Amino acid sequence: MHSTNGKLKTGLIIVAAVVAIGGTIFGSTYLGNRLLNQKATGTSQTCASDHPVNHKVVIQNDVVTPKNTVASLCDTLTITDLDNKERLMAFGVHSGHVPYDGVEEKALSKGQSLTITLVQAGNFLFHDHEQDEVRGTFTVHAKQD
Ligand SMILES: [Cu+2]
Repeated sequence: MHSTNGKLKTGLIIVAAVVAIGGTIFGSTYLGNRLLNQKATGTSQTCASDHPVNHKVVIQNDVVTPKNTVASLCDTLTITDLDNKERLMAFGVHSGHVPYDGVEEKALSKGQSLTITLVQAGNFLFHDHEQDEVRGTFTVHAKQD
């Protein structure tokens, strides 16, 4: 009787210890990831304003309007193809595309649009990879103190 009780107690203690250790590892990993995510979000997206603006650019008759968009971090930019042709919108210069907001190239047919969030400050280029004279720029300003 005594020895069975003893074994049972030891077993319960081991189970409790495993659960506790497992919980601690899971908990700290989870919290660590959350903190890392917050830090990454904080550095890459310090919004310039509490009210993001959607900037619209249209492509019609092979002309990009407006040619340059001036915006702030966290605003969005929507590029719409109004021409009756398939376009492959790309970011960066024609010879070396550079993804913006995770988008490197996006096919647009008539009436279709592409929206990106302005997650990075600076001056950027976009163009139609099929017709590279169809191009525009956008300037993203960071938060100003
Ligand atoms: Cu290109």
